[in-house]
Amino acid sequence: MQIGIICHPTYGGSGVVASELALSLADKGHQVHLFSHDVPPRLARSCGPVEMHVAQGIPYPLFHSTPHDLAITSRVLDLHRARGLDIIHAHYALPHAVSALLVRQAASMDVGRPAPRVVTTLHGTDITLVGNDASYAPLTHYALRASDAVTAVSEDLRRRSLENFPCGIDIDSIEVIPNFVDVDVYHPGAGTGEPDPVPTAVHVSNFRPVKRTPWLVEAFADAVGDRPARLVLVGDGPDQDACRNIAARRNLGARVSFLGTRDALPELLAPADLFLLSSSEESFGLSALEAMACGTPVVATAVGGVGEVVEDGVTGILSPADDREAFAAAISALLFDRERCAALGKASRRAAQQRFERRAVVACYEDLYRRLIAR
Ligand code: GMT
Repeated sequence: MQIGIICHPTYGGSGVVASELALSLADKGHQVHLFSHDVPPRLARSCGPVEMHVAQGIPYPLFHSTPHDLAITSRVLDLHRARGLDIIHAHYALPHAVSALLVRQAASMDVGRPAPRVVTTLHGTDITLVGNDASYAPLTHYALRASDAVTAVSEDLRRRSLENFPCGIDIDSIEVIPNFVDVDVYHPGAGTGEPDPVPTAVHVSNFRPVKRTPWLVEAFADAVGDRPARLVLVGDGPDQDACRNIAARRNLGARVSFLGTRDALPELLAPADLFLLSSSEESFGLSALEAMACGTPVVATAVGGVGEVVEDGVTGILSPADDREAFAAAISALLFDRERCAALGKASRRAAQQRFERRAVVACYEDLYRRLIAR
């Protein structure tokens, strides 16, 4: 198949899913083209035969900001006319589903080539925080109705999509295909580092307010008190300064390290005792799954689709979203009980292998593409 994938070039989340999917499909012999306004970091560090198309518009005094999305749309159309795309797979409804639908519309006016089918994958805030805002909702609704297929990364996100956009969309029109992990790359013992003798918790995110990282640092401080323990924070974003201030105020000193944005995630996740996720919204929690594949159990807030990834009491502990005391108690219960942590870690690894293994999930997308082409 000739497959075009459009995504945001993000360090985590949908940028990772789109890049890993592109690489896996290319490995299986498909011709895969990835479109974005920059190279997604996960693709940049791979050597797979995916054709990357970076499209950036030109600035012009009339434009408030440079319209990269129009440049991406034009580039996809250009490629379709030259090579004939069977599928355009848009990751994150806005603006990519709209771009894909525009290409399909333009291509349907051409003679001699069938127009590509459009698959839209919903990732989270494209439905829960951004796409349902009054400023975008009509267009998100149109994207959901006009795509040839819509997928959501969790059952919870499918439910939220139907709740937020009840008209003209039924449950069968959204298919749940979960996120996935390469369990050969993310595995226990990844990297050469020995586990730290000091109990260590790790968190990876883009430090956006939805991740509630300042709340996480407070909870960690509550949990550990004066005991030796470490919190490793990976990634960067708007709330990082607030986290640093809290770490200073709570006298955490060298017990908290800010590592910034790193590619060596398996090597950072595998030696940790615990992964922490404190989000107020989370449709799936890909970073938690990557930790689980490394055999690292998770303490997370029970929001959105997190409960479909982390099983309370089996692969970690889920705690009510607004109960910092409960979150701190869960950290304390696991971080200082290495035996229990190791047992939950084993179960985490098994869950990642059995329910979210890369090849099995990629086959679901392939199957969906084939069904659409055969229609
Ligand atoms: O929706 C977002 O906030 C961005 C998105 C991303 O591109 O990083 O994250 C979402 O998609 C991820 C991949 O499917 C999920 O693992 C995250 O849970 C989800 N984030 C939220 O729902 C906040």
